[in-house]
Amino acid sequence: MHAPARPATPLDRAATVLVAGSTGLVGSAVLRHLHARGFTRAVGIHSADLDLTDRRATLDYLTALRPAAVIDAAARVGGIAANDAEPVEFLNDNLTIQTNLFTAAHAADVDRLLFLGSSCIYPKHSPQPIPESALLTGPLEETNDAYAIAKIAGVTAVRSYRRQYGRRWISAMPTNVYGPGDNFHPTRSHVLPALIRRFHEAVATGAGEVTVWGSGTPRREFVHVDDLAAACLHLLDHYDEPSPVNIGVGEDLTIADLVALVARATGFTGRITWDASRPDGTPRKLLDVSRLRATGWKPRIDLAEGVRDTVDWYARHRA
Ligand code: GFB
Repeated sequence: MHAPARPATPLDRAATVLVAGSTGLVGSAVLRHLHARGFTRAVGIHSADLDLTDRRATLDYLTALRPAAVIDAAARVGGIAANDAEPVEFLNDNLTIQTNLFTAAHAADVDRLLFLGSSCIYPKHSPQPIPESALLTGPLEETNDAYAIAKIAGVTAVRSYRRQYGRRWISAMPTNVYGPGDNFHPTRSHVLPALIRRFHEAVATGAGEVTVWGSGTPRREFVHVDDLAAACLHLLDHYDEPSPVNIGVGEDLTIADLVALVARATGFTGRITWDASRPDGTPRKLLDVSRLRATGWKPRIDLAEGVRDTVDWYARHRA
């Protein structure tokens, strides 16, 4: 069991809070939650307004805005195939974005910052559930090692700003995220949006067969984006430690069970085939969420309900 984490000072509702990556799945949910909680000066960055890979522009933007807090949900993200195919972009873009943002936030004297990483920072064969202490104890999963290394650099940067400059910056490591507003690209996306799209299209076109990737045996844990956004705001108010904190729901399922869940939610009754030429990735990455639970937070949205909600959203928005 973890000792209760050192509490942070709750964020002032009148403070300027900047959400980097606010057009993405996670950033847009965080911004929505901030507005719903009365943060009248919460602002997002649209990539059309500010290119976070541009060091000078990022510095100018942050030093002009001078936010009290920054939530960093800006990243190049993608599913297993995108990570595997473009390790150079996943490494370089993520390192550049986070370095520019951290440098600018420090120059703008931003005292509170939450950096969002990913559960793929942990070794491929970690103890299950994976405690935060597993970081850097073994080799990474090969399909996403470039992305993972960039995120590990982010965690190290946050710790370093704390140690060297006394900044109250923290890191959170969410498990696989899903929900309304996700990227439903057929090949670049994560498993849940990819399945929702494929099964939905099969039902719409009357196709009798759907092909899914890998063996179906890997296990994954999924957190709904509204739960993740709520957890991020909870951590900003209640957590102030150098160690990253895992964000998950505490249970996982096999990809085969997930496929069955999506088939049910979309009304697909045809045949399912498995494409074994596609990689499985990490066999399992269930997060140990006892540190998060010790801060007094737990998720609300169960997977079946969240999948139904996301299927409905997709059906309404797919055009
Ligand atoms: O969600 P996913 O792409 O990411 O894949 P990871 C999870 C599992 O679902 C893998 C299987 O075992 C896939 O082979 N899968 C089955 C599918 N059908 C599909 C499909 O149509 N599309 C996709 N995408 N997968 C990513 C990392 O790993 O997770 C990132 O590459 C990041 O770095 C992210 O950490 C959260 O969980 O394997």
